[in-house]
Amino acid sequence: KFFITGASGQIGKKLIPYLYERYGPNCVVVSDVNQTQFDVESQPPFLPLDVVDKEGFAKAVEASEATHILHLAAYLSAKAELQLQKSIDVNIIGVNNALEAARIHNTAIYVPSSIAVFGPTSPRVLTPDDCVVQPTTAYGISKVYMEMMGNYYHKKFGVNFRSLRYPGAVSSDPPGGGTTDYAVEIFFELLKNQEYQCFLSKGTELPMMYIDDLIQGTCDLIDAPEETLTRRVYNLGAISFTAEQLTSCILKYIPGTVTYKSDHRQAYADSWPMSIDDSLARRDWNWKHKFDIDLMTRTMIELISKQMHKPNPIKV
Ligand code: VAH
Repeated sequence: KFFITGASGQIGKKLIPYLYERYGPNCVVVSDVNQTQFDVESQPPFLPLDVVDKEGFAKAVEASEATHILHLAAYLSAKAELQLQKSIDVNIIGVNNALEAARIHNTAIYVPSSIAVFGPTSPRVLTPDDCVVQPTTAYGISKVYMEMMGNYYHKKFGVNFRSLRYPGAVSSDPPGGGTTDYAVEIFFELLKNQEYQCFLSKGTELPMMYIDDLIQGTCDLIDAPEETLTRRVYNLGAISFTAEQLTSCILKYIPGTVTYKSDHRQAYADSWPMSIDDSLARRDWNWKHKFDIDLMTRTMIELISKQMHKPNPIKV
């Protein structure tokens, strides 16, 4: 049974329905500061929780009778820069509370990490699992802290801690304050107004992944037999593309114009890898992605059109 924090966010919206499919309808208890509806038959039990509340966190894990904590609550890159102290509370204190809850209640714990742990001094092409990690965003710094403390709790207390460094997540749910979320906004804006001003330059190349691949990879790692793992934290990669490459793929299917005007988020994107080496995940627990940029684009257009109660504009 999974106890999920930050369940109302971008990953949770797709993860919960997938968990129902994979493990059955009574497999989750969800928590967040705000409740949300999930795309499932019967809504999961909801426990209101601010992850900064240590007592509340431990009580909720106990009440949930969970065997696994999926700690999704976090302030992403752009939002963390705008609300630094709040992001430190949630991304650092929240993670401490999650690790302590896992230790005390003897549960496994999964916490997403991010390619944001890498910085300008990391190799930027086919970035390996092990290399210099000197992130320049508060979010990236908090994820390095999380990885180090997760490894520490595993080594010192035997906590079954696992984590994946996600690339930019592309999904048809509203974006949550990330820098890679240009790749989500562009679909919504082009389908609504046939125009989009991208806040990154057209040549900005970033590692990306369609949400279904991200969710499946997460559950595959959670389920991987302990003896197949050679590390607690793995890079997870799928595709890489520039803003311009995404634009031209979308405009094959729908009309519109895209302009590019870098803002403060350009510096975050420029500090991150352009592509990721995830060969260890592929070797140890058979990770493989399914969505290339074209399938991702067609799927996003179909899902967002449906959400807007419009016919799918793609002529099959
Ligand atoms: C963000 N989507 O943009 C997140 C991600 C690599 C970036 O962690 O902040």
